[in-house]
Amino acid sequence: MTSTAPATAPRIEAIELHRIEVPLVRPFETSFGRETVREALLVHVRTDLGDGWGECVAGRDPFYSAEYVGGAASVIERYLAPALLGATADGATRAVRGAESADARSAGVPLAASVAPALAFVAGHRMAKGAIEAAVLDAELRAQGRSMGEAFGAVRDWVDCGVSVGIAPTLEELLDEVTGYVEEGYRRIKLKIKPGWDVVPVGAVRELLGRDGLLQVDANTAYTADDIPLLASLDAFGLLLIEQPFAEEDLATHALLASACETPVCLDESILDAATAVDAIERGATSVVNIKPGRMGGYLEALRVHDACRALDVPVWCGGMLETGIGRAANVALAALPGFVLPGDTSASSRYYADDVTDPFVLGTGEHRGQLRVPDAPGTGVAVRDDLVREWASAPPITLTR
Ligand code: SMG
Ligand code: MG
Repeated sequence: MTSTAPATAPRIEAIELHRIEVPLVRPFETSFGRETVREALLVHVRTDLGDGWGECVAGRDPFYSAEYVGGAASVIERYLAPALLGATADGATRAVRGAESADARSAGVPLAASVAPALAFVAGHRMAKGAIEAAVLDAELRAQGRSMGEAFGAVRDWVDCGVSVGIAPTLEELLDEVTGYVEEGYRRIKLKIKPGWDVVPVGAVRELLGRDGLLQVDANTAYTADDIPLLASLDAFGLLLIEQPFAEEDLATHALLASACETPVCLDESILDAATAVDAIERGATSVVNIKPGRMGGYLEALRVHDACRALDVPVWCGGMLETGIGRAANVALAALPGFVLPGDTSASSRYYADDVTDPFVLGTGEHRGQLRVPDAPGTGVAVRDDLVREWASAPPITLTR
């Protein structure tokens, strides 16, 4: 019998799901809620090339987006893992050929590049899909001895770090918190805003930072078109950008705001992939893009968004979803690409966690004050502490096999 599939076509042997709860060093409040613990879903894949880890960025509740940890675990268990684990070597090879014609970086990681096409039959669930792809990418790059930075096309060894500051109980507490981050060296402050917590805190933090301190705001969809005059009044504070003031689906109101104010409008929740990024840019709804790989179905699509924005001369920056060291490592590698010209929400592990499941990411000193070093070991470049994954488990692990 003949087969078109080479005997060596790599395949995924098992997918393990680990749900953990990691306490936050301080509560994190946004326009949609307050968190005191990060509930994370970690994906561990075993392939015949070796093992890898990925992190799902979905939150405990479907508030930032429709996805949430329980839903992500369920869709992986019921649909995504069976599709990947049942895939024949032949199926993987076909997907690999498709990837080769798509772009050179994907072609270098054929097994990871086969994940998105194999899962395209499931609508949405990008965070769940992205977590699996990230784990496969880690496994594949480890086997090749290549770091994520190298595979993605990193052009710097250190990345500039910003910090996202939640809504505080009082103005005084906000200023204390911001002062602490400035002392730690963060190069940019992002304030979470919502109706009733905007002009006054933004003005106070601007005063604290002085005219040259980099400052931006993020509303997580909390405003409506009626608020355009108020949002435009933030021009007075010299912000780098206003992030996602209106609903995810509402590009039109973002475009209206963009024409009514000087401050650049930046989309986060609305940008699902390269096509939605280009569309939003062309409609004038965004002139800066927040790239979060999980929201886009994975790092390979995030690279396409980066490339598309760069071709249009639109700056990008790396968002964050309170990642543990697993997701943080990959984000830092991504943030080292040339189009990432603004500091990211790539803060040190200590911004959220006293302990991490990997060695912590620590801000540099001297000339690297306010920066994180891009990992250069194979894959994510970080080792996962199995003992902590077990200790912090909030549910028994699930192992899905062929
Ligand atoms: O990882 O520092 C981080 C979080 C940064 O503010 C942050 N993320 O909309 O950009 C965003 C939010 C989403 C967080 S969901 C609780
Ligand atoms: Mg945001």
